[in-house]
Amino acid sequence: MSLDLGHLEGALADAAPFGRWIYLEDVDSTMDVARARAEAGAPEGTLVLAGAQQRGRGRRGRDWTSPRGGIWLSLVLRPRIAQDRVGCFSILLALAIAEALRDRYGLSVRVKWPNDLLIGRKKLGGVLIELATVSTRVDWLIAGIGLNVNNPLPQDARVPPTSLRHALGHPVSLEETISVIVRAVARRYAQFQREGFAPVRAQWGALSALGVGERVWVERNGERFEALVRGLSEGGELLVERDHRLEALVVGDVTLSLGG
Ligand code: BT5
Repeated sequence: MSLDLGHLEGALADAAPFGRWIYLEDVDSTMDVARARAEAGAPEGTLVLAGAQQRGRGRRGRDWTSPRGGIWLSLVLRPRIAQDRVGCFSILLALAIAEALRDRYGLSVRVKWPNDLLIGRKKLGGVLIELATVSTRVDWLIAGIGLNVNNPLPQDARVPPTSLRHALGHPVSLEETISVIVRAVARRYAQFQREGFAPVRAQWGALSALGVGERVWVERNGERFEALVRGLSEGGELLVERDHRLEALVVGDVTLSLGG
């Protein structure tokens, strides 16, 4: 089940800035390939796509299982933003992908702060952000996207996994799915550059798997506590209430499980 590269070429032709792409049958991680390109000066919009990854990674040193049949890709971006705005990006990406999959396949895909894509309580995919800074500004940012499509699912995942094939009951075109999610990310990214995070923040509530008032378990620096979701800050932090006090959870510091 290899990608039809000709089909992909056509599908991405007008997905600016993601017109430049590299496809590799097998890699350790697309994050490493994209990082090497970014360090060598690759322009914004470079897209690295793999058929399979041997050492795919998630957040905080976790593994990401990436057999053939899924979408495993990394995008090189060079947003002109301060480092402390980066939290917005996981949410922007997850939201853009959820919207695209809802529009294209009519599936009820939701986003779980900061980086999960869920159908019901099952994990369809996730987003990973890595970056380099020059003083306090972002030099390059790599946005990794992992999406279960037609691939077999991992047996040992923390959260039960699902795929587009499972959710729809039939296999779907990888090329078309790549094209719809990459275009959706391109649109939301262009909007971010024009208008900042506000439009994503305004839409977040409608697609969030965590409703206001929802009980969640937070793991941070070896500590685990229960809290109530109160909303999303202007910088992409999750606002939670813990012992009657409001706290802002920062992307990158935290692992969150649904309560109840
Ligand atoms: C994520 O991490 O959800 C981010 C995943 C990003 C993967 C992409 S693929 C392209 C690019 N190249 C890479 O090397 N990575 C990016 P996190 O929230 O930390 O979730 C990781 C956890 O999800 C693991 O500990 C497993 O329990 C579970 N898991 C692993 N593989 C999975 C899969 N294919 N589907 C669902 N869950 C999975």
